[in-house]
Amino acid sequence: MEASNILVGVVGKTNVGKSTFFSAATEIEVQIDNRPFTTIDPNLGVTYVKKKCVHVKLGLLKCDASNSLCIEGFRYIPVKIMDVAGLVPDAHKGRGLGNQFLDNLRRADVLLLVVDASGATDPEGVPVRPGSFDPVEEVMAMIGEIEEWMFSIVSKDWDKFVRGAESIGVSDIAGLLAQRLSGLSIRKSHVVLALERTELGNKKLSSWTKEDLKSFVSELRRVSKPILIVANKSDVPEAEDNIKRLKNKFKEVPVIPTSAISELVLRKAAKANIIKYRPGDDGFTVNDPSKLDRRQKTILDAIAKRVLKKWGSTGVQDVINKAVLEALNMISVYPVDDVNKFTDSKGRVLPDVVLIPKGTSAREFAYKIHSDLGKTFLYAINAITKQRVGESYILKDDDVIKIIATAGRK
Ligand SMILES: Nc1nc2c(ncn2[C@@H]2O[C@H](COP(=O)(O)OP(=O)(O)O)[C@@H](O)[C@H]2O)c(=O)[nH]1
Ligand SMILES: [Mg+2]
Repeated sequence: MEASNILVGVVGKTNVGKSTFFSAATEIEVQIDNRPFTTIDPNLGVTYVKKKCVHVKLGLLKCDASNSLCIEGFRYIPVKIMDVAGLVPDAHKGRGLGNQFLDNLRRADVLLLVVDASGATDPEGVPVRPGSFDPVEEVMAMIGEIEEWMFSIVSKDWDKFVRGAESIGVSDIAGLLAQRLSGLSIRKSHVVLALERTELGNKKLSSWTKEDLKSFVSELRRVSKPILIVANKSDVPEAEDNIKRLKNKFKEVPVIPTSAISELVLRKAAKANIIKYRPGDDGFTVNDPSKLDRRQKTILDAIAKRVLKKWGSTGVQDVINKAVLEALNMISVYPVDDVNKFTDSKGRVLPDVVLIPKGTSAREFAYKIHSDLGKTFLYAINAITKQRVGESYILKDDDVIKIIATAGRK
């Protein structure tokens, strides 16, 4: 089974720590051979949502994770992540490498807006003294850039589009708009929601004002590419006050303090067997303190004190989890073949886990595994309760499910 197709985009201006965040998030301790989800190319990698593995909940001693990893009772579920090169002011007008970078965002499902919470980078990405620049302004400018970019795509040849739509007398405005915007990873459900929230659903396209279009695009951005604010460089003392201000200012958007550099150091140290640390942990233990040189000790002490003790974690894993599980509203479901042993047809225990949007029905889930399973779906069995459920059963987080379909019968 394929790794999920969710794509997380890392955006922000230059020098805020995007690449460091990307490296930290894609660094994985265990050797992964022959799996489709290690590094894809320099700017496209794989990161992991971390959740307690369902084998623990079921009281099993272990599982045979295959499309994901299971380490010490935690399941690491792969999602794709993209490091988009730096955004400069007026990128939407083509400044810098502007539109080319923004075009990279087309495919992203959720955006991690990395800002320098220490205020040590100017709008052009030039390093300055910490506290010189205001990350609140940085966030507003970046969101502004992203919305302007989206607006320019949506409004391109708008009049022509509207005339065309009216001449064929369409009733399904949402469908038509979704078709027009499919290149931006925007689905019809996104358009429907944005039309509903802006109350433009019943207004004729030809009578939309420019303001209507602006508010529609702004809402569409919120539903189709939710943003999380990654307040990076939380290890720098100047960041503390700025993080408070960011949280106060952007109440509807998650603001997550991170120290990407600390996460990268910790993951590398764990990989080199210097420490014991798992992504998301609130601490680490040194394997053999007598082997640490002074520099290593200083760095690890600083991370423990300035980051882990102060913020609870480096924040990197928290960002990935929140992006996928909260902003994108995904749940995990485990397909199995044998509802008593929780195995697949090869006898592997809980090999696969699939991320699906909350609200997915049993039949939609079947389609996701294989279109034949969806087409010839008969019913499903909840392997935990052993109950039979119908096609419209809405899957719950950590359900273990067997699909019964004529296509699956031998
Ligand atoms: N103090 C601190 N510096 C960081 C952190 N993350 C990245 N940096 C530094 O910020 C600079 C820019 O990082 P980079 O990842 O290349 O930024 P990008 O241009 O946004 O990709 C580098 O000197 C990094 O070492 C962090 O969490 N804390
Ligand atoms: Mg970079």
